Amino acid sequence: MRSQASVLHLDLDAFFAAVEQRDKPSLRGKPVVVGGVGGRGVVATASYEARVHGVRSAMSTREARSRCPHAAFLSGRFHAYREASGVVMGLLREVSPLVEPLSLDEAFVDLEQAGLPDLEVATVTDFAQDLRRRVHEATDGLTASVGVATSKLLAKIASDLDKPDGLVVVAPGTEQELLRPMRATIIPGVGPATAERLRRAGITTVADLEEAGLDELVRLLGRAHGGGLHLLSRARDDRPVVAEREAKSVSVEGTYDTDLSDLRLIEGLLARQAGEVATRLRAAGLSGRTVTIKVRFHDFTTLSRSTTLASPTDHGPTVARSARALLAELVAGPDTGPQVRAGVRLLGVGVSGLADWVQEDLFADAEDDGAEEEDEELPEPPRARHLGAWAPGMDVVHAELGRGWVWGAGRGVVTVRFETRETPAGPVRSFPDDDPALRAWTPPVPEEPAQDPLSGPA
Ligand code: DCP
Ligand code: MG
Repeated sequence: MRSQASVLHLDLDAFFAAVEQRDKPSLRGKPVVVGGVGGRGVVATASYEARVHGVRSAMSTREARSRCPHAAFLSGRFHAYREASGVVMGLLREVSPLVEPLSLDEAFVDLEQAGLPDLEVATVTDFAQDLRRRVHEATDGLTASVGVATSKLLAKIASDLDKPDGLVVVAPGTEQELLRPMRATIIPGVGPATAERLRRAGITTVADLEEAGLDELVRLLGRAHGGGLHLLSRARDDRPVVAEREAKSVSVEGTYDTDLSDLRLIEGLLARQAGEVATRLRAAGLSGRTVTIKVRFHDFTTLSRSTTLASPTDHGPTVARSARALLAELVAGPDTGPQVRAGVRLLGVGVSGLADWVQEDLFADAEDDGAEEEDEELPEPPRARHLGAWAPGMDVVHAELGRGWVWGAGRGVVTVRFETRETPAGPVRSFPDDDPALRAWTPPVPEEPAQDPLSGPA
């Protein structure tokens, strides 16, 4: 814990839903739910207008529909979320060289490196308000909530206290009185199982944790976990803000605005990603034993599958072969097979368990040497399939009417609202769903498959 409040945590409000409201003016101020819109889909997030009705992340979309039937249910546009995230992270890096992203929409910023005249509460408060204003401006209207405190623990808790669009600065010395009445689950590492074990010992609040003391927590949870909790419950947290974590895995992933259901295409994309991972491994002089694939289905459920090789590799065809075998397992699975066939919207390949040396003789695999199949030209992922291609919320462009988004589709008809971030709320028109004048719209600059440091192989 520092003597001054110099750790800042920023988290965008209702991130995916806020991007949708920004880009779809008719939805501003209205309940919006983003997630899997199909029968088994889950909610990724909901706008605050939908949260009033009890809609929450990770709830089934079916439940969300029953709680808030008048919400707009949208299937998500990852290119837009990545773009917004990039703008925000870029801005944070302008204010401090020490920025630690935790996910697409949240990051720690070390204010000791931000060149402020001092780190008094008044100074960091003004700085944080200005930062929130700049995020709003740079993103064309997204709001962020910010916490500033003497540690990561308190900064992250603080950013959540006045959501949405809030700022909480925890004055040095007031940390414990803030934490004491809170539920023990506010402390990272107290998940449902730990919380239950603590509850049986009569511990439900942070104050209870504090009273329990080190010996009792170690007895209940073991030395490492109990000891860690003992410190955190007393607001003792010295974890530094780290800009570049040491890479423990190398991974490549791509998100697709249209669900992919052609297995040959999926295999081809995985092979291409495997080749890229291997190229990056070789460039860094690294190799790894565990190959992981990550797949997000049309309903937003995401899973990964891993396999461990006998020896480390940095060889594209070897990674590709493992990735393909993992995909084949998914396709053969009684639950996952139908999921894959119904459509995949994100694919990734990663290699972990890295060693910074390569045992040439162990991975060299004669039968794959010179294999050309990985370089085969792949068709681009389809921009839209014909039937069922019109996912609610997706961007489209009409030959005469210009840009809009899919409001709904079914029974051979697709309904589009013609509006964008820059226009007022626009009109709605319906078309036959194979109308050649209507096309899916994607941003002009083709997206690089992102190397996502946050979602490396589990
Ligand atoms: N997300 C997801 N699945 C979840 C939780 C979140 O896909 N189970 C995505 C959607 C969110 C984004 O991650 O918009 C950021 O997650 P947050 O937990 O920060 O949630 P929000 O930004 O949506 O809301 P809040 O205002 O509470 O931060
Ligand atoms: Mg958020």
